[in-house]
Amino acid sequence: MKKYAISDIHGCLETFKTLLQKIEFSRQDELYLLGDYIDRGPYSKGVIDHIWQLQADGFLVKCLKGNHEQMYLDSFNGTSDWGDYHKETVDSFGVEKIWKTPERYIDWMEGLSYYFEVDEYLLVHAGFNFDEEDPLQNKEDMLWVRDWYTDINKDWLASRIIVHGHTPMEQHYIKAMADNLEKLPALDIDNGCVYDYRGFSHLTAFELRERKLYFEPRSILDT
Ligand SMILES: [Mn+2]
Repeated sequence: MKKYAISDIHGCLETFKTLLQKIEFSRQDELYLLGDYIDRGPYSKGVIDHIWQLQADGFLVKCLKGNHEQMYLDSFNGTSDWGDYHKETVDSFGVEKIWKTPERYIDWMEGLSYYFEVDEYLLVHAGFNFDEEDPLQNKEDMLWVRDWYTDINKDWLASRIIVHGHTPMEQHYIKAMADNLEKLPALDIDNGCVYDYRGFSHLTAFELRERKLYFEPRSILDT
């Protein structure tokens, strides 16, 4: 039985499916998705549908909210205006306007969790704000925060390790972080699947128990 974390799929459905094949994801395993299912890549709706299909087929898949889901909700609800930012995502839902997005996708995004605690890990989309007395209270920062490693409160964190996405990192840096968790108890698994820069363009899975990384290059079908 293995426990995996994957983050920042960003509409890359084929890459996501291929990565699940690579790790031989089974019904005995657990999969934690750390948010940003939508935007940038072409198959935002397809990624959500595939998650639902896996769950319906008896796979254990638990999902966190990313800032992109929150942005989509804010645009849908009219509380902020991102202009045409979500155009590809809106297209993927087969509608013309964001407010026509089928309700079940909106309800799902609204109901997503902000963090999970799994064994010795805290899983979150972006990270935590350690200026807070209780970093688990600031939801906004769990979706958006960057550059927070120097603020980590090791007394509060105790023996826990934070696994997150949100900030694209080069592959060699992700590997180095995974080898250095005793010193810096944080791991960014966002290898920038949607970015065509050297060292990026991969979707990452991290197996929590053996602390093993898997990298899947972005499928040509997701470009
Ligand atoms: Mn993000």
